[in-house]
Amino acid sequence: MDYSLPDDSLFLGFDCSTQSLKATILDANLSILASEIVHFDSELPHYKTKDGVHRDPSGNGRIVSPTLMWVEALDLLLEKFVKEKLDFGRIAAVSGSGQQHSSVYWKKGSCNMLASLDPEKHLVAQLSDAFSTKESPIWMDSSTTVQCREIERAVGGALELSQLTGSRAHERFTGPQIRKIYEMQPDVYHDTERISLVSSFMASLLIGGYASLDETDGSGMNLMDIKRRVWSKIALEATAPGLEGKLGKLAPAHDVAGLIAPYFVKRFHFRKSCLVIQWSGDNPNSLAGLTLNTLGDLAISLGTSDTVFGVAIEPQPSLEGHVLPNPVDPTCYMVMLVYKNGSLTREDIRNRCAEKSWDVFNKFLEKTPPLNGGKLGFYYKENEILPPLPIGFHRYILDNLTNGSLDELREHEVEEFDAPSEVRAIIEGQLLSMRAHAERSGMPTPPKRIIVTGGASTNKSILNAITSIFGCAVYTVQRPDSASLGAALRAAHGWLCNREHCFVPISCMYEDKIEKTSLGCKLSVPAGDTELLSKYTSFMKRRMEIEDRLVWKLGRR
Ligand code: XUL
Repeated sequence: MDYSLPDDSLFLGFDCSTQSLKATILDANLSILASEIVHFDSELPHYKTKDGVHRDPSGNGRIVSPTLMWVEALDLLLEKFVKEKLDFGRIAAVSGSGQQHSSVYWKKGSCNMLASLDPEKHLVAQLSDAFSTKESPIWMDSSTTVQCREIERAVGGALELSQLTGSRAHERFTGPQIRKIYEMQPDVYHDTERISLVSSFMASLLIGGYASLDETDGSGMNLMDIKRRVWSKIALEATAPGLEGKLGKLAPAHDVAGLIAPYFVKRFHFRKSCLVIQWSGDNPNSLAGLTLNTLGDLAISLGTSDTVFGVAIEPQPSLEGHVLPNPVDPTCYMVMLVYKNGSLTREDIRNRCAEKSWDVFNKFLEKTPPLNGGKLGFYYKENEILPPLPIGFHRYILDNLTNGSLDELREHEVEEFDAPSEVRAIIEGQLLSMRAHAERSGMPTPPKRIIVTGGASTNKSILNAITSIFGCAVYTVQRPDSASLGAALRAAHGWLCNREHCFVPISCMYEDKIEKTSLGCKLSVPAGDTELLSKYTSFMKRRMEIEDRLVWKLGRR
């Protein structure tokens, strides 16, 4: 079979993330032709966001982003490509990636606004009255603990909900967020005709009508039956009345959402036949962008949130981690862990302890010994998801590290570490937690290999630490922004499935190209030393004992 793409065609992938809107364009050989970015804080300063979000100053865990900021960013990004003289007419298909869980509330009557966008005016000017609330609750929000417990109770418990939907109730998941709006802002709920995720919201702008929710991103809502890939009646009823009608249909990630709207054809000269393929969540798109399809491979994405994910055939949803349909292979799943304290927390330690410089941070990491002289740190600048702990820093030292066996040493709590140890403690702490929770949630251990992506994947000192702690070879990709790359790749995949009138495995598209294009992995660090690995295993167990105690004492469950 010939699965090649037409020679002159281009494929556009967006990533609407917490802090920016990015885009990557691939040519027919799947090589990157162009990329662009709009930073929300600096390029759209009138929304007054910090890191792309508004944090409620009362400390109640409420975190939102202005919906219109994403609308305005879309025009701005496309205008950047106009300045680069991109030939929009060559784009055969568009897809995208959105921060997961975050929701948008379309006001009654907005469908008509979407269907009649005037190409002479900016989107933001036409959609300023399209939303029943202008604030989108986002994945960083932790204000819905009450609603999580209510939903879990109504479906028979946390484990039951997890087995049904792929995850227990989590504060950031869309179901609990919708329930909170229904309870606290009933007018907003009743005034809403459609609820979108960021992914289906951006796809809706592009097709000029409401796009379906993609099944993969839909599993981040605590509302979808993960095995049957349909809305679960019992979860819907536990969340809010009349919800199914506001959610619309579910569709697989490789489906066509629609043709690009006339607004984009007239304003930017897209071709009329340009397909918009269903958008999906950022982690699922990264899975596609990393071409992760081998059991035993693990991906670590080091971004605003840190995530760990892999492919699974028959996962068993539990109280930890999440199970999602695989966005590029309807026969299997992806499993995932998510941390809220990722790059912003590493940056905070860099600013306070390493003269605001990654060079100094890396020097500190390299000059301190593995196991950090028995120092263990827990750094939560934001309310953490995994484990569910509130904002706070906790530091411990295992006594007499050089003499005793790690399993028996006592620990004592301290107020602070010296600056170099603080740097090692945050990196070792984050990685030990990832390894421990990956093992607990049934991910392969040790992994066959780890592929690292996200901003911090270019940091060699961090990659060395990953190799020592996980005990396997670590690879990186040539482009750290795997989500928009994955979206562009999915745009091509969706286009191909549409041409063939059936599902085509995504690997058919890149089999012979992978090493020549931006999709290839490069080995960064070979597997580490086995004696050190076994010490890290004991160190990890001690860390988990302390973590379990912290959760018992301070946890939000
Ligand atoms: C995934 C999650 C985060 C966001 C970040 O469950 O909450 O990784 O997707 O954009």
